[in-house]
Amino acid sequence: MAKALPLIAYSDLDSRVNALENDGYVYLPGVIKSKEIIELKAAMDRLDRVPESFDQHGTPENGGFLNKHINNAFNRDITFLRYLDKPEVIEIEEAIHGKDCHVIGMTAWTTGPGRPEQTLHTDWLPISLPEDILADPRVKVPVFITTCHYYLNDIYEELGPTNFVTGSHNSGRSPNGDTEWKGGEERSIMCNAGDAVIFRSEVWHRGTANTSDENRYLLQVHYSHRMITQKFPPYLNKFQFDPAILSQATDRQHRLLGDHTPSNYD
Ligand SMILES: O=C(O)CCC(=O)C(=O)O
Ligand SMILES: [Fe+2]
Repeated sequence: MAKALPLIAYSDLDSRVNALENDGYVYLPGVIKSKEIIELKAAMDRLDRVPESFDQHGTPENGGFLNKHINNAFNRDITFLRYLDKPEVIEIEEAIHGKDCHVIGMTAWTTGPGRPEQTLHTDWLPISLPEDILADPRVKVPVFITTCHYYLNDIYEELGPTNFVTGSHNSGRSPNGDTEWKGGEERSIMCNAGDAVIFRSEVWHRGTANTSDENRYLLQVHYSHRMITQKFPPYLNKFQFDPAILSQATDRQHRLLGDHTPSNYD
């Protein structure tokens, strides 16, 4: 059993941005209130798989365990819209990726008892570098993609916390089977329902096994630099914004979804 990841609740934006850049992650306690947690879980329960959107819905009868993974959640139910730019999170994302940043995906993910552990991975390694080059203080790799995990359960070992290998975003590579880097080991995110953790895509991490008798509810929002575009399947003209939801989106939400000021390549 991995030890708990240090979760430090920095109160000012500079410290939060600094933590995300340098520690690879930042912890935000209690960004979702109890009423919203109930609404979100109910909305997640209501969602059905849209196969063309690459959604998955494994069940105990079909696949051995509940694995409901729904893409484009913001487009499926109005409940999710406000999680494009949740206060506290959006300020960090705009500071990290720029005021013109994008949301490139939002996934509502329910994992039930029997969910196996994942292997350690990076979500994306934008630049692979020798570790001594990365350790040179003159080298600063921009944070190209981050993911905000909103945990909607109180997390305990059996429910399957997300594990991070501390410091691994400085390795310049993906784990390729390694489970520690420079003394940094796997640490479990043992947080409470309503807490959020934002992490760089280079952090070595994995979801762990659900050996409990409860479902784990996770909302993931992926952010990027403006130059990195949205991943809203299905592709080639088939993804359609829901007009009723889009009509309720703010200017900032429209911009996050891709309606940015024209520039190079547009
Ligand atoms: O389930 C989790 O806690 C992490 C999921 C994850 O890292 C992934 O699927 O890329
Ligand atoms: Fe991942």
